[in-house]
Amino acid sequence: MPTNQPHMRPYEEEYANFTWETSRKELGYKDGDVINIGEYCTDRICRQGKGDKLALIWEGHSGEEKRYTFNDMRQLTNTIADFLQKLGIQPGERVCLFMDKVPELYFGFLGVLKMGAIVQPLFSAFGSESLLTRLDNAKTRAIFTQKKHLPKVRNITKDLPELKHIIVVDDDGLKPLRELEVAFHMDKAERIDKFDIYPSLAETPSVLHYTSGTTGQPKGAQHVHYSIISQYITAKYVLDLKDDDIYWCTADPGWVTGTSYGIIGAWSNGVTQCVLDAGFKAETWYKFIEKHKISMWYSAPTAIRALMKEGNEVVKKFDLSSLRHLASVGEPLNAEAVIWSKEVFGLYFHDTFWQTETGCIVISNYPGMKIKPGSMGKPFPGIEATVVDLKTHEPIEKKGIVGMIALKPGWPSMVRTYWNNESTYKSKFSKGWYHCGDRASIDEDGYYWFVGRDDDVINTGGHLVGPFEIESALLEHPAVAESAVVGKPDPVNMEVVKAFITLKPGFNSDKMLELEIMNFVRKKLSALAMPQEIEFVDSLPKTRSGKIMRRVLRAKEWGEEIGDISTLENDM
Ligand code: 6R9
Repeated sequence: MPTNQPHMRPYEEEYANFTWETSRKELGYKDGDVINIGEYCTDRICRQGKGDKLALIWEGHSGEEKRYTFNDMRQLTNTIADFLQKLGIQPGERVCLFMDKVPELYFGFLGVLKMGAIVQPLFSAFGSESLLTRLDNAKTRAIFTQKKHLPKVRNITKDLPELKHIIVVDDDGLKPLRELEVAFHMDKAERIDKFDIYPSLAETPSVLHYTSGTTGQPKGAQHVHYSIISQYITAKYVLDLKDDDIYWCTADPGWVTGTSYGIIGAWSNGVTQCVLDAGFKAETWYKFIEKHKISMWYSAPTAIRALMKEGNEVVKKFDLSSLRHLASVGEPLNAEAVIWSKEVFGLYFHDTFWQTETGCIVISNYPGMKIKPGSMGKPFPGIEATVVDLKTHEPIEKKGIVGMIALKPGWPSMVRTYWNNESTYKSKFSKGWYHCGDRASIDEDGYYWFVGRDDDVINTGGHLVGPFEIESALLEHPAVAESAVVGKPDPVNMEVVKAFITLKPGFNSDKMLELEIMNFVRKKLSALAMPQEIEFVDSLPKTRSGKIMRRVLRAKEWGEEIGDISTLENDM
Protein backbone atom coordinates (compact mmCIF):
# COMPACT_ATOMS: atom_id res chain seq x y z
CA MET A 1 0.00 0.00 0.00
CA PRO A 2 1.47 3.38 -1.00
CA THR A 3 2.34 5.68 1.88
CA ASN A 4 0.13 8.57 2.77
CA GLN A 5 3.07 10.90 3.33
CA PRO A 6 2.51 13.62 0.68
CA HIS A 7 5.24 14.41 -1.85
CA MET A 8 4.57 18.09 -1.30
CA ARG A 9 5.97 20.02 1.61
CA PRO A 10 3.34 21.83 3.72
CA TYR A 11 1.58 24.24 1.36
CA GLU A 12 2.99 27.59 2.51
CA GLU A 13 6.52 26.27 2.55
CA GLU A 14 6.16 24.65 -0.86
CA TYR A 15 4.57 27.76 -2.38
CA ALA A 16 7.39 29.96 -1.11
CA ASN A 17 10.18 27.71 -2.39
CA PHE A 18 8.90 25.91 -5.46
CA THR A 19 10.25 26.52 -8.94
CA TRP A 20 9.61 24.50 -12.09
CA GLU A 21 13.28 23.60 -11.93
CA THR A 22 12.27 20.84 -9.49
CA SER A 23 10.32 19.16 -12.25
CA ARG A 24 12.93 19.81 -14.94
CA LYS A 25 15.60 18.27 -12.74
CA GLU A 26 13.57 15.20 -11.88
CA LEU A 27 12.83 14.70 -15.57
CA GLY A 28 16.48 15.31 -16.45
CA TYR A 29 15.65 18.21 -18.75
CA LYS A 30 17.85 21.25 -19.46
CA ASP A 31 17.18 24.17 -21.81
CA GLY A 32 17.74 23.18 -25.42
CA ASP A 33 17.42 19.41 -24.78
CA VAL A 34 15.25 17.18 -26.91
CA ILE A 35 11.95 16.60 -25.06
CA ASN A 36 9.34 14.22 -26.43
CA ILE A 37 6.28 13.33 -24.35
CA GLY A 38 6.08 9.91 -26.03
CA GLU A 39 9.65 9.12 -25.05
CA TYR A 40 9.29 10.47 -21.51
CA CYS A 41 6.24 8.28 -20.81
CA THR A 42 7.63 5.02 -22.21
CA ASP A 43 11.36 4.60 -23.06
CA ARG A 44 12.49 6.76 -20.15
CA ILE A 45 10.46 4.71 -17.67
CA CYS A 46 11.90 1.49 -19.13
CA ARG A 47 15.41 2.89 -18.74
CA GLN A 48 14.61 3.38 -15.05
CA GLY A 49 14.20 -0.40 -14.82
CA LYS A 50 10.39 -0.42 -14.84
CA GLY A 51 9.96 -2.14 -18.21
CA ASP A 52 8.16 -5.11 -16.65
CA LYS A 53 5.90 -3.00 -14.51
CA LEU A 54 2.26 -2.76 -15.60
CA ALA A 55 1.50 0.50 -17.38
CA LEU A 56 -2.11 -0.17 -18.39
CA ILE A 57 -4.84 -2.42 -17.06
CA TRP A 58 -7.71 -2.10 -19.48
CA GLU A 59 -11.25 -3.42 -19.10
CA GLY A 60 -13.91 -3.34 -21.81
CA HIS A 61 -17.67 -3.12 -21.40
CA SER A 62 -18.20 -6.87 -21.44
CA GLY A 63 -15.53 -7.40 -18.79
CA GLU A 64 -12.69 -8.42 -21.12
CA GLU A 65 -9.29 -7.39 -19.83
CA LYS A 66 -5.95 -6.47 -21.41
CA ARG A 67 -2.71 -5.73 -19.60
CA TYR A 68 0.39 -4.00 -20.95
CA THR A 69 3.74 -3.38 -19.28
CA PHE A 70 5.80 -0.25 -19.83
CA ASN A 71 7.94 -2.25 -22.21
CA ASP A 72 4.86 -3.41 -24.16
CA MET A 73 3.76 0.20 -24.33
CA ARG A 74 7.19 1.36 -25.43
CA GLN A 75 7.19 -1.12 -28.30
CA LEU A 76 3.58 -0.63 -29.33
CA THR A 77 3.90 3.14 -29.41
CA ASN A 78 6.95 2.61 -31.65
CA THR A 79 4.84 0.35 -33.84
CA ILE A 80 2.22 3.06 -34.24
CA ALA A 81 4.84 5.76 -34.87
CA ASP A 82 6.51 3.56 -37.50
CA PHE A 83 3.17 2.78 -39.16
CA LEU A 84 2.36 6.50 -39.45
CA GLN A 85 5.78 7.28 -40.82
CA LYS A 86 5.38 4.62 -43.48
CA LEU A 87 2.02 6.10 -44.44
CA GLY A 88 3.92 9.29 -45.17
CA ILE A 89 2.73 11.41 -42.25
CA GLN A 90 5.13 14.29 -41.68
CA PRO A 91 6.16 15.87 -38.38
CA GLY A 92 3.82 18.75 -37.54
CA GLU A 93 0.86 17.26 -39.42
CA ARG A 94 -2.30 16.61 -37.44
CA VAL A 95 -3.38 13.08 -36.63
CA CYS A 96 -6.79 12.70 -35.03
CA LEU A 97 -7.80 9.99 -32.56
CA PHE A 98 -11.52 9.27 -32.76
CA MET A 99 -12.04 6.17 -30.66
CA ASP A 100 -13.62 4.90 -27.48
CA LYS A 101 -11.29 4.35 -24.55
CA VAL A 102 -9.52 1.40 -26.19
CA PRO A 103 -5.78 0.75 -25.69
CA GLU A 104 -5.15 2.02 -29.26
CA LEU A 105 -6.35 5.45 -28.15
CA TYR A 106 -3.83 5.66 -25.32
CA PHE A 107 -0.92 4.23 -27.25
CA GLY A 108 -1.93 6.10 -30.41
CA PHE A 109 -1.59 9.34 -28.47
CA LEU A 110 2.02 8.59 -27.54
CA GLY A 111 2.81 7.00 -30.92
CA VAL A 112 1.77 10.12 -32.83
CA LEU A 113 3.96 12.25 -30.56
CA LYS A 114 6.91 9.90 -30.96
CA MET A 115 6.99 10.49 -34.71
CA GLY A 116 6.64 14.26 -34.35
CA ALA A 117 3.08 14.78 -35.56
CA ILE A 118 0.47 16.75 -33.59
CA VAL A 119 -2.14 14.62 -31.88
CA GLN A 120 -5.77 15.75 -32.05
CA PRO A 121 -7.97 13.69 -29.73
CA LEU A 122 -11.71 13.98 -30.31
CA PHE A 123 -14.52 12.59 -28.16
CA SER A 124 -15.90 9.50 -29.89
CA ALA A 125 -19.49 10.46 -29.09
CA PHE A 126 -19.26 13.41 -31.47
CA GLY A 127 -21.53 13.33 -34.51
CA SER A 128 -20.38 14.04 -38.05
CA GLU A 129 -20.80 17.79 -37.89
CA SER A 130 -18.85 18.23 -34.64
CA LEU A 131 -16.14 16.12 -36.19
CA LEU A 132 -16.17 18.00 -39.49
CA THR A 133 -15.76 21.42 -37.85
CA ARG A 134 -12.69 20.29 -35.91
CA LEU A 135 -11.02 18.25 -38.67
CA ASP A 136 -11.58 21.01 -41.17
CA ASN A 137 -10.12 23.64 -38.84
CA ALA A 138 -7.01 21.57 -38.12
CA LYS A 139 -6.62 20.39 -41.73
CA THR A 140 -6.14 16.94 -40.26
CA ARG A 141 -4.11 14.49 -42.34
CA ALA A 142 -5.03 11.13 -40.76
CA ILE A 143 -7.63 9.79 -38.36
CA PHE A 144 -7.63 6.66 -36.21
CA THR A 145 -11.08 5.24 -35.65
CA GLN A 146 -13.11 2.12 -34.94
CA LYS A 147 -15.60 0.31 -37.17
CA LYS A 148 -18.52 1.58 -35.12
CA HIS A 149 -17.53 5.22 -35.74
CA LEU A 150 -16.55 4.79 -39.38
CA PRO A 151 -19.97 5.83 -40.80
CA LYS A 152 -19.63 9.23 -39.09
CA VAL A 153 -16.22 9.71 -40.70
CA ARG A 154 -17.42 8.47 -44.10
CA ASN A 155 -20.25 11.02 -44.00
CA ILE A 156 -17.80 13.91 -44.14
CA THR A 157 -14.77 12.58 -46.01
CA LYS A 158 -15.79 14.38 -49.20
CA ASP A 159 -15.68 17.70 -47.33
CA LEU A 160 -12.15 17.14 -46.07
CA PRO A 161 -9.74 17.26 -48.99
CA GLU A 162 -6.72 17.26 -46.65
CA LEU A 163 -7.70 14.02 -44.94
CA LYS A 164 -5.62 11.30 -46.58
CA HIS A 165 -5.77 8.29 -44.24
CA ILE A 166 -8.59 6.73 -42.26
CA ILE A 167 -7.04 4.10 -40.03
CA VAL A 168 -9.45 1.47 -38.73
CA VAL A 169 -8.09 -0.28 -35.63
CA ASP A 170 -10.63 -3.13 -35.43
CA ASP A 171 -11.45 -3.95 -39.04
CA ASP A 172 -12.73 -7.54 -39.32
CA GLY A 173 -12.41 -7.78 -43.09
CA LEU A 174 -16.10 -8.63 -43.48
CA LYS A 175 -16.84 -5.59 -45.58
CA PRO A 176 -14.33 -4.04 -47.97
CA LEU A 177 -12.75 -0.81 -46.84
CA ARG A 178 -13.14 2.22 -49.05
CA GLU A 179 -10.70 4.62 -50.62
CA LEU A 180 -8.34 6.24 -48.04
CA GLU A 181 -9.23 3.58 -45.46
CA VAL A 182 -6.61 1.22 -44.10
CA ALA A 183 -6.73 -1.49 -41.43
CA PHE A 184 -4.26 -1.48 -38.54
CA HIS A 185 -4.27 -4.05 -35.74
CA MET A 186 -2.01 -2.89 -32.96
CA ASP A 187 -1.93 -6.15 -31.03
CA LYS A 188 -1.13 -8.20 -34.15
CA ALA A 189 1.31 -5.79 -35.77
CA GLU A 190 5.04 -6.42 -35.62
CA ARG A 191 6.47 -4.91 -32.46
CA ILE A 192 9.13 -2.34 -33.16
CA ASP A 193 11.84 -2.38 -30.54
CA LYS A 194 13.90 0.51 -31.85
CA PHE A 195 12.40 3.61 -33.35
CA ASP A 196 14.09 6.93 -34.05
CA ILE A 197 11.95 9.19 -31.93
CA TYR A 198 11.38 12.64 -33.37
CA PRO A 199 13.78 15.07 -31.70
CA SER A 200 11.15 17.55 -30.58
CA LEU A 201 12.19 20.56 -28.57
CA ALA A 202 10.37 22.35 -25.76
CA GLU A 203 8.26 24.49 -28.09
CA THR A 204 7.45 21.80 -30.66
CA PRO A 205 3.63 21.49 -30.92
CA SER A 206 2.28 18.31 -29.33
CA VAL A 207 -1.45 18.20 -28.60
CA LEU A 208 -4.37 20.02 -30.18
CA HIS A 209 -7.45 19.94 -27.94
CA TYR A 210 -10.64 21.56 -29.17
CA THR A 211 -12.55 23.59 -26.63
CA SER A 212 -15.73 25.62 -26.88
CA GLY A 213 -16.06 29.34 -26.39
CA THR A 214 -19.00 31.73 -26.38
CA THR A 215 -18.66 32.87 -29.93
CA GLY A 216 -17.61 31.10 -33.07
CA GLN A 217 -16.78 27.48 -33.57
CA PRO A 218 -14.58 25.52 -31.11
CA LYS A 219 -10.94 26.57 -30.93
CA GLY A 220 -7.93 24.27 -31.10
CA ALA A 221 -5.82 24.84 -27.98
CA GLN A 222 -2.28 24.14 -29.12
CA HIS A 223 0.10 22.66 -26.58
CA VAL A 224 3.81 21.88 -26.77
CA HIS A 225 6.06 19.03 -25.58
CA TYR A 226 7.35 21.20 -22.73
CA SER A 227 3.90 20.89 -21.09
CA ILE A 228 5.06 17.65 -19.52
CA ILE A 229 7.12 19.69 -17.04
CA SER A 230 3.84 20.88 -15.48
CA GLN A 231 1.87 17.68 -15.95
CA TYR A 232 4.49 15.46 -14.37
CA ILE A 233 4.93 17.49 -11.21
CA THR A 234 1.25 18.34 -10.67
CA ALA A 235 0.37 14.65 -11.05
CA LYS A 236 2.99 13.91 -8.44
CA TYR A 237 2.16 16.73 -6.01
CA VAL A 238 -1.60 17.17 -6.39
CA LEU A 239 -2.74 13.68 -7.36
CA ASP A 240 0.02 12.50 -5.00
CA LEU A 241 1.02 9.64 -7.30
CA LYS A 242 3.45 7.16 -5.78
CA ASP A 243 5.35 4.35 -7.43
CA ASP A 244 3.07 1.60 -6.08
CA ASP A 245 -0.22 3.41 -6.69
CA ILE A 246 -2.89 1.95 -8.94
CA TYR A 247 -4.44 5.00 -10.52
CA TRP A 248 -7.79 5.51 -12.19
CA CYS A 249 -8.63 8.70 -14.09
CA THR A 250 -12.22 8.39 -15.26
CA ALA A 251 -11.95 11.12 -17.92
CA ASP A 252 -12.05 10.36 -21.64
CA PRO A 253 -8.91 11.44 -23.56
CA GLY A 254 -11.23 13.32 -25.93
CA TRP A 255 -11.02 15.99 -23.21
CA VAL A 256 -7.94 17.48 -21.62
CA THR A 257 -8.19 15.68 -18.26
CA GLY A 258 -8.02 12.39 -20.10
CA THR A 259 -4.71 13.31 -21.72
CA SER A 260 -2.90 15.58 -19.20
CA TYR A 261 -3.69 13.20 -16.32
CA GLY A 262 -5.15 10.11 -18.04
CA ILE A 263 -1.96 9.65 -20.08
CA ILE A 264 0.92 12.06 -19.49
CA GLY A 265 0.70 12.69 -15.73
CA ALA A 266 0.54 9.07 -14.65
CA TRP A 267 2.91 7.51 -17.15
CA SER A 268 5.60 10.19 -16.87
CA ASN A 269 5.59 9.21 -13.17
CA GLY A 270 5.86 5.53 -14.11
CA VAL A 271 2.56 4.74 -12.39
CA THR A 272 0.18 1.89 -13.33
CA GLN A 273 -3.19 3.08 -14.50
CA CYS A 274 -6.55 1.45 -15.09
CA VAL A 275 -9.00 2.28 -17.85
CA LEU A 276 -12.63 1.24 -17.88
CA ASP A 277 -14.15 1.45 -21.34
CA ALA A 278 -17.75 1.12 -20.18
CA GLY A 279 -20.60 3.47 -19.42
CA PHE A 280 -21.34 4.80 -15.96
CA LYS A 281 -22.99 2.52 -13.43
CA ALA A 282 -22.32 2.77 -9.68
CA GLU A 283 -21.90 -0.98 -9.16
CA THR A 284 -19.57 -1.32 -12.16
CA TRP A 285 -17.41 1.51 -10.90
CA TYR A 286 -17.15 0.22 -7.32
CA LYS A 287 -16.45 -3.28 -8.60
CA PHE A 288 -13.68 -1.89 -10.80
CA ILE A 289 -12.04 -0.18 -7.80
CA GLU A 290 -12.32 -3.32 -5.69
CA LYS A 291 -11.05 -5.67 -8.40
CA HIS A 292 -7.97 -3.66 -9.33
CA LYS A 293 -7.29 -2.30 -5.84
CA ILE A 294 -7.31 1.25 -7.10
CA SER A 295 -5.59 3.59 -4.67
CA MET A 296 -5.83 6.98 -6.40
CA TRP A 297 -9.04 8.00 -8.10
CA TYR A 298 -9.45 11.18 -10.20
CA SER A 299 -13.03 11.85 -11.24
CA ALA A 300 -15.63 14.54 -11.81
CA PRO A 301 -18.49 16.11 -9.82
CA THR A 302 -21.22 14.79 -12.12
CA ALA A 303 -20.02 11.24 -11.57
CA ILE A 304 -19.74 11.82 -7.82
CA ARG A 305 -23.26 13.24 -7.68
CA ALA A 306 -24.52 10.28 -9.71
CA LEU A 307 -22.84 7.93 -7.20
CA MET A 308 -24.42 9.88 -4.33
CA LYS A 309 -27.80 9.39 -5.94
CA GLU A 310 -27.31 5.62 -5.90
CA GLY A 311 -26.99 5.83 -2.13
CA ASN A 312 -24.71 4.47 0.60
CA GLU A 313 -25.93 0.87 0.70
CA VAL A 314 -24.40 -0.07 -2.62
CA VAL A 315 -20.99 1.18 -1.45
CA LYS A 316 -21.08 -1.29 1.44
CA LYS A 317 -21.24 -4.24 -0.94
CA PHE A 318 -17.66 -3.60 -2.03
CA ASP A 319 -14.26 -3.53 -0.38
CA LEU A 320 -12.93 -0.13 -1.31
CA SER A 321 -10.19 -0.07 1.32
CA SER A 322 -7.48 0.24 -1.36
CA LEU A 323 -8.48 3.88 -1.95
CA ARG A 324 -6.16 6.38 -0.31
CA HIS A 325 -6.57 9.63 -2.24
CA LEU A 326 -9.42 11.13 -4.27
CA ALA A 327 -9.59 14.19 -6.50
CA SER A 328 -12.12 15.83 -8.78
CA VAL A 329 -12.18 18.28 -11.69
CA GLY A 330 -14.35 19.79 -14.36
CA GLU A 331 -17.13 21.65 -12.58
CA PRO A 332 -17.93 22.99 -9.15
CA LEU A 333 -17.69 20.26 -6.54
CA ASN A 334 -20.42 21.08 -4.08
CA ALA A 335 -19.73 20.86 -0.35
CA GLU A 336 -22.35 18.10 0.07
CA ALA A 337 -20.42 15.85 -2.31
CA VAL A 338 -17.15 16.42 -0.43
CA ILE A 339 -18.79 15.65 2.91
CA TRP A 340 -20.55 12.61 1.47
CA SER A 341 -17.32 11.17 0.16
CA LYS A 342 -15.72 11.46 3.61
CA GLU A 343 -18.73 9.67 5.05
CA VAL A 344 -18.75 6.75 2.62
CA PHE A 345 -15.12 6.35 1.53
CA GLY A 346 -13.49 7.86 4.62
CA LEU A 347 -11.71 10.27 2.25
CA TYR A 348 -12.43 13.72 0.92
CA PHE A 349 -12.60 14.35 -2.80
CA HIS A 350 -9.97 17.04 -3.37
CA ASP A 351 -11.31 19.63 -5.80
CA THR A 352 -8.92 20.75 -8.55
CA PHE A 353 -9.50 23.59 -10.97
CA TRP A 354 -7.92 24.00 -14.40
CA GLN A 355 -8.73 24.22 -18.11
CA THR A 356 -7.83 22.93 -21.54
CA GLU A 357 -5.81 26.14 -21.88
CA THR A 358 -3.87 25.77 -18.63
CA GLY A 359 -2.83 22.21 -19.52
CA CYS A 360 -2.32 21.38 -15.84
CA ILE A 361 -4.00 21.84 -12.47
CA VAL A 362 -3.65 25.48 -11.40
CA ILE A 363 -5.80 25.79 -8.28
CA SER A 364 -6.36 22.88 -5.97
CA ASN A 365 -6.73 21.24 -2.60
CA TYR A 366 -3.48 19.47 -1.76
CA PRO A 367 -2.88 16.28 0.15
CA GLY A 368 -2.30 17.20 3.75
CA MET A 369 -3.97 20.60 3.42
CA LYS A 370 -7.06 21.56 5.39
CA ILE A 371 -10.08 21.17 3.15
CA LYS A 372 -12.89 23.69 3.14
CA PRO A 373 -15.71 21.78 1.46
CA GLY A 374 -16.97 23.74 -1.53
CA SER A 375 -13.70 25.60 -2.13
CA MET A 376 -11.38 24.87 -5.05
CA GLY A 377 -8.36 25.35 -2.79
CA LYS A 378 -5.28 27.43 -3.52
CA PRO A 379 -2.93 28.10 -6.47
CA PHE A 380 -0.39 25.44 -7.30
CA PRO A 381 3.14 26.43 -6.27
CA GLY A 382 4.70 27.93 -9.40
CA ILE A 383 1.38 29.46 -10.45
CA GLU A 384 0.63 33.08 -9.65
CA ALA A 385 -3.12 33.56 -9.50
CA THR A 386 -5.55 36.27 -8.50
CA VAL A 387 -9.03 37.53 -9.22
CA VAL A 388 -9.33 40.72 -11.24
CA ASP A 389 -12.05 43.34 -11.31
CA LEU A 390 -14.71 42.59 -13.91
CA LYS A 391 -14.39 46.04 -15.46
CA THR A 392 -10.91 47.43 -14.73
CA HIS A 393 -9.12 44.04 -14.94
CA GLU A 394 -6.94 45.10 -12.01
CA PRO A 395 -6.29 42.52 -9.25
CA ILE A 396 -8.77 42.81 -6.39
CA GLU A 397 -6.92 43.25 -3.10
CA LYS A 398 -9.93 42.99 -0.81
CA LYS A 399 -10.90 39.49 0.27
CA GLY A 400 -14.29 37.98 -0.53
CA ILE A 401 -15.02 40.13 -3.58
CA VAL A 402 -16.01 38.33 -6.77
CA GLY A 403 -13.77 38.86 -9.79
CA MET A 404 -12.40 36.92 -12.76
CA ILE A 405 -9.79 34.25 -12.15
CA ALA A 406 -6.54 35.42 -13.74
CA LEU A 407 -3.16 33.73 -14.01
CA LYS A 408 0.29 35.19 -14.66
CA PRO A 409 1.41 33.68 -17.99
CA GLY A 410 4.54 31.56 -18.21
CA TRP A 411 3.93 28.16 -16.61
CA PRO A 412 5.20 25.30 -18.79
CA SER A 413 1.89 23.76 -19.93
CA MET A 414 0.13 26.97 -20.83
CA VAL A 415 -1.60 26.84 -24.24
CA ARG A 416 0.64 28.52 -26.83
CA THR A 417 -2.08 29.69 -29.22
CA TYR A 418 -5.40 28.67 -30.72
CA TRP A 419 -4.93 26.91 -34.01
CA ASN A 420 -5.15 29.52 -36.76
CA ASN A 421 -6.82 31.91 -34.38
CA GLU A 422 -4.20 34.06 -32.71
CA SER A 423 -6.63 36.97 -32.31
CA THR A 424 -8.97 35.02 -30.00
CA TYR A 425 -5.92 33.80 -28.09
CA LYS A 426 -4.73 37.36 -27.60
CA SER A 427 -8.17 38.43 -26.41
CA LYS A 428 -7.72 36.18 -23.37
CA PHE A 429 -5.03 38.46 -21.95
CA SER A 430 -5.37 41.80 -20.25
CA LYS A 431 -2.94 43.89 -18.20
CA GLY A 432 -0.39 41.09 -18.07
CA TRP A 433 -2.82 38.40 -16.89
CA TYR A 434 -4.41 35.43 -18.65
CA HIS A 435 -8.18 35.37 -18.01
CA CYS A 436 -9.72 31.96 -17.43
CA GLY A 437 -13.26 33.13 -18.13
CA ASP A 438 -14.45 32.08 -14.67
CA ARG A 439 -15.60 34.08 -11.67
CA ALA A 440 -14.48 33.41 -8.12
CA SER A 441 -13.63 35.08 -4.85
CA ILE A 442 -10.67 34.53 -2.53
CA ASP A 443 -11.24 34.26 1.22
CA GLU A 444 -9.12 35.45 4.15
CA ASP A 445 -7.09 32.23 4.10
CA GLY A 446 -6.35 32.44 0.37
CA TYR A 447 -8.89 29.75 -0.65
CA TYR A 448 -10.66 30.22 -4.00
CA TRP A 449 -14.45 29.89 -4.20
CA PHE A 450 -15.94 29.31 -7.65
CA VAL A 451 -18.91 31.47 -8.58
CA GLY A 452 -19.63 30.72 -12.24
CA ARG A 453 -18.46 31.20 -15.79
CA ASP A 454 -17.94 34.68 -17.05
CA ASP A 455 -19.27 33.79 -20.50
CA ASP A 456 -22.12 31.84 -22.08
CA VAL A 457 -20.32 28.51 -22.31
CA ILE A 458 -22.42 25.67 -20.87
CA ASN A 459 -20.78 23.15 -18.56
CA THR A 460 -22.87 20.00 -18.73
CA GLY A 461 -21.57 17.11 -16.68
CA GLY A 462 -18.09 18.61 -16.77
CA HIS A 463 -18.07 19.01 -20.56
CA LEU A 464 -18.03 22.45 -22.08
CA VAL A 465 -20.39 23.04 -24.95
CA GLY A 466 -20.51 26.24 -26.94
CA PRO A 467 -23.94 27.77 -27.52
CA PHE A 468 -22.89 29.03 -30.95
CA GLU A 469 -22.18 25.55 -32.26
CA ILE A 470 -25.62 24.32 -31.13
CA GLU A 471 -27.44 27.41 -32.39
CA SER A 472 -25.79 26.96 -35.78
CA ALA A 473 -26.90 23.33 -35.92
CA LEU A 474 -30.45 24.30 -34.93
CA LEU A 475 -30.63 26.84 -37.73
CA GLU A 476 -29.99 24.07 -40.21
CA HIS A 477 -33.32 22.47 -39.27
CA PRO A 478 -36.01 23.50 -41.80
CA ALA A 479 -38.49 24.61 -39.11
CA VAL A 480 -36.13 26.86 -37.14
CA ALA A 481 -36.04 30.60 -37.82
CA GLU A 482 -33.94 31.76 -34.83
CA SER A 483 -32.43 30.09 -31.84
CA ALA A 484 -30.72 30.86 -28.56
CA VAL A 485 -29.10 28.26 -26.35
CA VAL A 486 -28.39 28.50 -22.62
CA GLY A 487 -27.66 26.22 -19.68
CA LYS A 488 -30.49 25.41 -17.28
CA PRO A 489 -29.96 24.00 -13.79
CA ASP A 490 -29.81 20.23 -13.37
CA PRO A 491 -29.33 18.33 -10.10
CA VAL A 492 -26.77 15.84 -11.46
CA ASN A 493 -25.15 17.42 -14.52
CA MET A 494 -25.13 20.89 -12.98
CA GLU A 495 -26.39 22.31 -16.27
CA VAL A 496 -28.14 20.91 -19.31
CA VAL A 497 -28.72 22.53 -22.68
CA LYS A 498 -31.97 24.40 -23.22
CA ALA A 499 -32.90 25.95 -26.57
CA PHE A 500 -35.28 28.80 -27.25
CA ILE A 501 -36.60 28.71 -30.79
CA THR A 502 -38.72 30.83 -33.05
CA LEU A 503 -40.30 28.89 -35.91
CA LYS A 504 -40.61 29.65 -39.57
CA PRO A 505 -44.16 30.29 -40.82
CA GLY A 506 -46.17 27.14 -41.38
CA PHE A 507 -44.62 25.08 -38.57
CA ASN A 508 -46.45 24.12 -35.38
CA SER A 509 -44.75 24.04 -32.03
CA ASP A 510 -45.72 20.58 -30.86
CA LYS A 511 -44.05 17.72 -28.99
CA MET A 512 -43.29 15.85 -32.22
CA LEU A 513 -41.35 18.78 -33.60
CA GLU A 514 -39.52 19.26 -30.30
CA LEU A 515 -38.34 15.63 -30.34
CA GLU A 516 -37.43 15.84 -33.99
CA ILE A 517 -35.27 18.91 -33.43
CA MET A 518 -33.59 17.36 -30.37
CA ASN A 519 -32.70 14.29 -32.36
CA PHE A 520 -31.49 16.41 -35.24
CA VAL A 521 -28.92 18.09 -32.96
CA ARG A 522 -27.93 14.84 -31.26
CA LYS A 523 -27.09 13.26 -34.61
CA LYS A 524 -25.23 16.27 -35.94
CA LEU A 525 -23.29 17.19 -32.82
CA SER A 526 -23.60 14.80 -29.88
CA ALA A 527 -25.85 13.75 -27.02
CA LEU A 528 -24.08 16.34 -24.83
CA ALA A 529 -25.05 19.16 -27.15
CA MET A 530 -28.64 17.98 -27.60
CA PRO A 531 -31.13 20.35 -25.94
CA GLN A 532 -32.90 18.57 -23.08
CA GLU A 533 -35.68 21.08 -23.42
CA ILE A 534 -36.93 23.29 -26.22
CA GLU A 535 -39.10 26.30 -25.58
CA PHE A 536 -40.86 27.71 -28.62
CA VAL A 537 -41.18 31.48 -28.37
CA ASP A 538 -42.54 34.26 -30.55
CA SER A 539 -39.37 36.32 -30.36
CA LEU A 540 -35.94 36.30 -28.71
CA PRO A 541 -34.51 39.12 -26.58
CA LYS A 542 -32.04 41.09 -28.68
CA THR A 543 -29.74 44.04 -28.29
CA ARG A 544 -30.41 47.06 -30.48
CA SER A 545 -27.62 45.87 -32.72
CA GLY A 546 -29.51 42.62 -33.23
CA LYS A 547 -27.43 40.28 -31.04
CA ILE A 548 -29.42 37.68 -29.14
CA MET A 549 -29.04 38.23 -25.38
CA ARG A 550 -28.57 34.76 -23.99
CA ARG A 551 -27.86 36.24 -20.59
CA VAL A 552 -31.50 37.34 -20.22
CA LEU A 553 -32.76 33.86 -21.03
CA ARG A 554 -30.20 32.26 -18.75
CA ALA A 555 -31.05 34.51 -15.81
CA LYS A 556 -34.69 33.49 -16.12
CA GLU A 557 -33.78 29.80 -16.02
CA TRP A 558 -31.66 30.29 -12.90
CA GLY A 559 -34.09 32.68 -11.21
CA GLU A 560 -31.41 35.37 -11.13
CA GLU A 561 -31.49 39.11 -11.52
CA ILE A 562 -31.34 40.00 -15.19
CA GLY A 563 -28.96 42.94 -14.69
CA ASP A 564 -28.45 45.77 -17.12
CA ILE A 565 -30.79 45.38 -20.07
CA SER A 566 -30.61 48.94 -21.28
CA THR A 567 -29.51 47.80 -24.70
CA LEU A 568 -32.38 45.35 -25.00
CA GLU A 569 -34.55 45.79 -28.05
CA ASN A 570 -37.59 43.73 -27.20
CA ASP A 571 -39.17 42.49 -24.00
CA MET A 572 -39.88 38.78 -23.79
C1 6R9 B 1 -9.96 20.44 -16.95
C2 6R9 B 1 -11.19 20.93 -17.64
C3 6R9 B 1 -12.58 24.20 -18.04
C4 6R9 B 1 -13.70 24.88 -17.33
C5 6R9 B 1 -13.24 25.94 -16.38
C6 6R9 B 1 -14.41 26.02 -15.43
C7 6R9 B 1 -14.81 24.56 -15.30
C8 6R9 B 1 -13.03 23.09 -14.23
C9 6R9 B 1 -13.55 23.29 -12.13
C10 6R9 B 1 -14.45 24.08 -12.89
C11 6R9 B 1 -15.50 24.78 -10.97
C12 6R9 B 1 -13.72 23.27 -10.70
N1 6R9 B 1 -14.09 23.91 -14.18
N2 6R9 B 1 -12.70 22.69 -12.99
N3 6R9 B 1 -15.41 24.82 -12.31
N4 6R9 B 1 -14.69 24.05 -10.18
N5 6R9 B 1 -12.92 22.55 -9.91
O1 6R9 B 1 -12.29 20.71 -17.16
O2 6R9 B 1 -10.99 21.65 -18.77
O3 6R9 B 1 -12.92 21.22 -20.37
O4 6R9 B 1 -11.37 23.21 -20.64
O5 6R9 B 1 -13.05 23.11 -18.80
O6 6R9 B 1 -14.43 23.95 -16.52
O7 6R9 B 1 -15.45 26.74 -16.00
O8 6R9 B 1 -12.97 27.15 -17.06
P1 6R9 B 1 -12.09 22.28 -19.74
